[in-house]
Amino acid sequence: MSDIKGMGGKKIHWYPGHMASATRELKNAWRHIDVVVEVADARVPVASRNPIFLSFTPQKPHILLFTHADLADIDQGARWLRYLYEAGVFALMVDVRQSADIRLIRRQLLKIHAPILEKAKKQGRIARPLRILVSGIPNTGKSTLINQFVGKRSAAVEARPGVTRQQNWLRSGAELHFLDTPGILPLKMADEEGAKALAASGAIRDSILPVEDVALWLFKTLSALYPDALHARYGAVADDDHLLSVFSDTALRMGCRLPGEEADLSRFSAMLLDDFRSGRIGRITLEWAPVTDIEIQ
Ligand SMILES: Nc1nc2c(ncn2[C@@H]2O[C@H](COP(=O)(O)OP(=O)(O)OP(=O)(O)O)[C@@H](O)[C@H]2O)c(=O)[nH]1
Ligand SMILES: [Mg+2]
Repeated sequence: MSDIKGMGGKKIHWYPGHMASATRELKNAWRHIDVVVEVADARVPVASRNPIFLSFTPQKPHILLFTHADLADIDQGARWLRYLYEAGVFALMVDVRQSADIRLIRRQLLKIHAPILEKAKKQGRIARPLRILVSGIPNTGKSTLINQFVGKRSAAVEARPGVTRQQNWLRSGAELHFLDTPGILPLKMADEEGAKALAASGAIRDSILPVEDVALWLFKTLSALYPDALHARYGAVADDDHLLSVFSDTALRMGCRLPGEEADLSRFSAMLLDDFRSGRIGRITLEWAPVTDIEIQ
């Protein structure tokens, strides 16, 4: 489903045009790189992974990073890592603004560089740097990660999706060369929930999916997964049958009102999304790890 339905069932074209050319450029760059660092989002561990990064051949060594782990549920983070590990996928939960986490990533990259260095030594050549493709959906922290390695302001970083528009090689000394790339959303979303979760996390521009739709979905999801946190911040107890009226009452309680006594839903929606994105509701993961067989027993 590349067209997500918005309010009133209207189709929304949500795949920005520049991503098609970014995908073509990615394919061309593929043969020039040694390793892929896929940058996904710990708050949306399923929908923030674009399958395209695993679809090119030949397959390359792959490191999966879940950024924004500082804003995600710690317990869910551990569950996801275990679940992926059991499926044979190595991943790390990180806050790429933290140098301790950067050191962890660096160690993984140097492990992959080691055989290249070894081979060059045997052949009496000067070893070439490790060429690292940094890819992922928009706004996950690809450029932030690279800046941590190469110097603070080398790549443009902003708190909105679609900042990097072109591929850009950046060097961290003689060892590690990074290819920064524009964020690419999946062309087709498996489900509408995933699209809403991505919009809530900030990977899709707020102008593409109606903010009120996304906020109402977030409100509903929080009431199902984190009812205590929702209550603590907004005094709200939501249930599926009265979702809209509780949403509206909560807006009024939070002082979001239009002239007259009507709730200002668009203001409350912006407030809710901003609170979620900055961690004010708590550490939240919108997609939970499947319960494993061991836990059921
Ligand atoms: N809390 C938190 N914020 C982060 C983390 N990583 C990145 N950010 C913030 O996320 C925003 C987006 O970062 P960018 O590095 O521009 O993201 P990008 O993936 O390069 O985005 P595009 O170029 O648009 O695809 C910035 O405001 C960063 O400060 C993280 O691990 N935790
Ligand atoms: Mg960027």
